[in-house]
Amino acid sequence: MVQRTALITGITGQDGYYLTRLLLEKGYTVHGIVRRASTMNRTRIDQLKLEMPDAAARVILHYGDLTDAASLHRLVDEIAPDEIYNLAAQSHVRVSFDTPLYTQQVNADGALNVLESARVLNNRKPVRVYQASTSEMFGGMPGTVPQSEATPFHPRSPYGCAKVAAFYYTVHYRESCGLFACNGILFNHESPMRGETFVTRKITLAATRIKMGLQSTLRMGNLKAERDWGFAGDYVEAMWRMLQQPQPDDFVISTGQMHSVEEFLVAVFTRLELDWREYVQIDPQYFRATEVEQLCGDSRKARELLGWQPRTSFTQLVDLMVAHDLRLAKQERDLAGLASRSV
Ligand code: NAP
Ligand code: G4F
Repeated sequence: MVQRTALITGITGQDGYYLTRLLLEKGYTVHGIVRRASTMNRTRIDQLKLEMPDAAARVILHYGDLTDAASLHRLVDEIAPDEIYNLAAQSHVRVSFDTPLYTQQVNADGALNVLESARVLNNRKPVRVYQASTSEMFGGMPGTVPQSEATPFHPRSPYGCAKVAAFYYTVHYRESCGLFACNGILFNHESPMRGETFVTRKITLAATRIKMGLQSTLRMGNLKAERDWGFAGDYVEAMWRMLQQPQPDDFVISTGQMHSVEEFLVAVFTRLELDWREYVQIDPQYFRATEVEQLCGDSRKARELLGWQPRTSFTQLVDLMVAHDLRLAKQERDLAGLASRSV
């Protein structure tokens, strides 16, 4: 086992859960930055500690915020990690239209704060940085499918614009001061840990609740958009592999398979023996002023240089998420039954 230390920003998110699990399995001590919130935002990481009790002591959480450069610099200086994974972001594309300045402050200026802290640390101790870049930077423009590292960026949201800035800051620090900094250009990746307002999880949560009689409708936006959906557990392996290379570089991570939102709906409802048309209503509030129509990645570079490939198929991903959320819906139904019997 290696004795290395990693710092993860965004440790409380979906990818934070899977990356922490992976790094603990590899023997790392994992430090994570968490935001103070009025409600508990550590449920995923608390669950991981329960799942890996022998490794729980190697997870150390610190209060901080990507927009608070002073706290970030202090933490990076004190922890002096071997690797930094910058996963923290205002990660919701639709929300970024409502909060463009905040999205820029966290996703672009925040990434710059991380790089600047790493640059200072790198003067006394080598550190490697992973930046969570995204397929949203491509904008899904007609004629660009499949998108690779050579595809021009054309961001279609404040989220995409901020992530393009962070991408180039990362390249700039690599070129100007020799920082080992990589961009992982990850296409959509999902899991039972996915945030509840992203389209896949929204569908699996709603469909399983409909199956259990807890909900009767599901309000959706654009069903024609197409995405390259992989499993988050597979994708964090690629993040780690990028930082183990002899030279820093940028990599597309994707499955190369594209499905529409409607196909995802059909797959989930069919698995539950339901007809989605009976429950889904189209609601304009979920449409975006500018939509990213088609994302499908060409990850040949990662497959060749990192030896990485996705292990989970679209059908397996749907099965994983439906099975998980069906358990949640059954618990909710049983609790509701108990409550009504007790009055
Ligand atoms: P997520 O579940 O939304 O997690 C985001 C994390 O960032 C959470 O831990 C959140 O903390 C934290 N965060 C937000 N604002 C922060 C701030 N100002 N300071 C410190 N932490 C902050 O996102 P994810 O799906 O794990 O994605 C991880 C990263 O990959 C993000 O940068 C995302 O943009 C990028 N990405 C994701 C995908 C995908 O399909 N999942 C694809 C490409 C790129 P709270 O828990 O307190 O909210
Ligand atoms: O699940 P989504 O919200 O993900 P989106 O916008 O593709 O962004 C995700 O993937 C990016 C990588 O490409 C990440 F960088 C980003 O952080 C995030 O993780 O929406 C997927 C598609 C969109 O075209 C959207 O318009 O689903 C469509 N959609 C249709 N109805 C909906 C809904 N999206 C959401 N969230 N909710 C709906 O009701």
